Amino acid sequence: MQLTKTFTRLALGSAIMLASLGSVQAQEDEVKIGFIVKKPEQAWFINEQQAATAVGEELGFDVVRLSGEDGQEVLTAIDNLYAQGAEGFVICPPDVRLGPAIMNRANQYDMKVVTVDDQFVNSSGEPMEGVPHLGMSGYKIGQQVGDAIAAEIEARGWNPEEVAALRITNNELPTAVERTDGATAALLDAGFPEGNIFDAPQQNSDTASAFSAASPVLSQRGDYEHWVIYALNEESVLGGVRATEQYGLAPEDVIGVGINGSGAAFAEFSRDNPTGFHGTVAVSSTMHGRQTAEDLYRWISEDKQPPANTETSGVLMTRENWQEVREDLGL
Ligand code: FCA
Repeated sequence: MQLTKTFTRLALGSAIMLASLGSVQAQEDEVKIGFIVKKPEQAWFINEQQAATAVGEELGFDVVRLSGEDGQEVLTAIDNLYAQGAEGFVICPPDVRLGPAIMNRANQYDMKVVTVDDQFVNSSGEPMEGVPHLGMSGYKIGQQVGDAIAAEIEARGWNPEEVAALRITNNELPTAVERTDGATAALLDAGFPEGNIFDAPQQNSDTASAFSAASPVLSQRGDYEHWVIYALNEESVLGGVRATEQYGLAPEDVIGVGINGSGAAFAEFSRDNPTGFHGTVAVSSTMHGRQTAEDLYRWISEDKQPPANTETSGVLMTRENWQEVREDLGL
């Protein structure tokens, strides 16, 4: 009896050992890819990377999540990935002009590259069309922002002549320019006076840089009581909204509409009292992360070339419908 027990235990032990060796083996055979993002602390990018990991678990490939907040960090991340046996990476670069340098390094290692959100540009500033890309349809999403602001101006019964627009711009990033250009065009179409639009150029794409850009513009234009705010993303619109609060404007005098539909917006909509952050055009960061990771995986494992350029769309999310939209977009 005792003997049988010991034997069973031994047999079980080696079976477990074999099984775990087997799974180590399987993991080593798995395709490995990197997923590098420019702002790893932002909710949009956290969700995107998590979605990439999740699709890897489903389809059987390994995703290494890395941050690349500047050129040096990106190149180190690529070296690192190569050392770990990764065969390619998805990247949202910290500066789109790093495209040629990043591709150089990737080509040295024979790694495949897909860009997400921010598309590389070459030395003449043209999009690097040879690198498969998936990103927002910037101009259209911008128009949705402008339309939402125009509708809310009307709903509040404001006279557009007495409303100022704070346009937080980032001219270094083509998708940012497309988004704010789209919003401007929609506002002008709705009859908003061009002379009431004031630029606040930001150095980055986050809340802090938008706050710093917005504050001086508000004090220079102290004669306006009603403000609308738009920018490339909701983090930046939130920076603008925080600046209006600090300046002393009441929430009902401010209409900010962002872009992304990430945790930053959910936190704002969950506050007990509404703020000047009226809404955001939500895009599925889950889909961006999943699709690009899967495309790269199929490129590596099945030699299936990803689409050259995929443009995604958005839906307006406000305090009223955010939970519903969040669910619809799988966020
Ligand atoms: C850019 C912005 C992000 C997000 C992404 C889709 O990278 O900085 O906030 O909007 O495009």
